[in-house]
Amino acid sequence: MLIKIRRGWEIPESEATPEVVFLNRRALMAGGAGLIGASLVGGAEAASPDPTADLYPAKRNEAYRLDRDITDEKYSGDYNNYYEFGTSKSIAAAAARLKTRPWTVRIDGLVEKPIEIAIDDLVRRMPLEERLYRHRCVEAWSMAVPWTGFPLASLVALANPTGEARYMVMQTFKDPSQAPGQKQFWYPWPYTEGLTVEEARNELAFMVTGIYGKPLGNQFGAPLRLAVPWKYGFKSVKAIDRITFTKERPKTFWEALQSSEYGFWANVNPEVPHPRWSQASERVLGTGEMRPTMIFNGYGAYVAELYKDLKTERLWA
Ligand SMILES: Nc1nc2c(c(=O)[nH]1)N[C@H]1C(S)=C(S)[C@@H](COP(=O)(O)O)O[C@H]1N2
Ligand SMILES: [Mo]
Repeated sequence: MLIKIRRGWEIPESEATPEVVFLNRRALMAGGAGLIGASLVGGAEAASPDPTADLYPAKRNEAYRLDRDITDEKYSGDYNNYYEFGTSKSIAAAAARLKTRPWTVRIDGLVEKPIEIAIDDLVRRMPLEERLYRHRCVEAWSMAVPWTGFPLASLVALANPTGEARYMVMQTFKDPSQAPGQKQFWYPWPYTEGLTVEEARNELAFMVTGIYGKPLGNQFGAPLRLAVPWKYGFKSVKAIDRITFTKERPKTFWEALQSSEYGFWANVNPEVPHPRWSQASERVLGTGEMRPTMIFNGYGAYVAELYKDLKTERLWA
């Protein structure tokens, strides 16, 4: 028997506005057509010309400083978690085959007006900047990279959620014909993550479109991925094609798979071990140096305030 399981955050049809506004549809079609030829010949290195390439490098926002060197691209770009393409860390070549144009992002749920926007139109409407951020995976490795992107708050403003919206749910594309990992039916595809709307409006929450002064490579989650550096890396969802505002807390990918080990909040805390390993220190990609892990991954000044009234929540994993 087939059963349709409604994911927790999916709102009943009756609550959703059926109208979908297509912003700049012509621009999307033009951008898409221009890329088809290129993507046929494009392997990992023969990168197709990204229609937004002229926007890079973006000006660095000097407010975000590092306490360590930037991780060399040859390490960060060849040690990735991207389960859609398999469980190996060397998935760059496999991920390179994902078609990232045309690509649209649907924004729906508790918003004034649902929209569907072509990625290139979205990127051109947003204020791009570069930020140096640390990234701490729950597996106890870390890196420090120059992301290019825009404040998630700008996207929240564009989406215009209603007063009822409490959560911002972000989903990865689902296409098993392109992503072999998605044929593994025991995973709860599509990869789903979420933040409270308040977290999404925090200045540190960043929507990423590029890295190392260039458009994002596929292995990093092109064309659109999240960076929430005070949380474990699995919160930073890749290849987003849908954003839904909800009243209910979403069931996230890793939580659905193993809620005893991975929860919704997942804030970095060296004093709260994972059930199977310590989180006290981290191995830095490239150098292999071991460093002590910091609470909120060192970003407490920006975000600790968000959690002061949530004492009963499992905030740390
Ligand atoms: N869609 C999707 N997003 C994802 C993942 C994934 O497997 N699929 N892995 C997460 C994990 S566990 C980490 S640590 C980061 C890794 O990002 P990086 O490959 O850019 O270092 O992506 C996160 N986002
Ligand atoms: Mo991770």
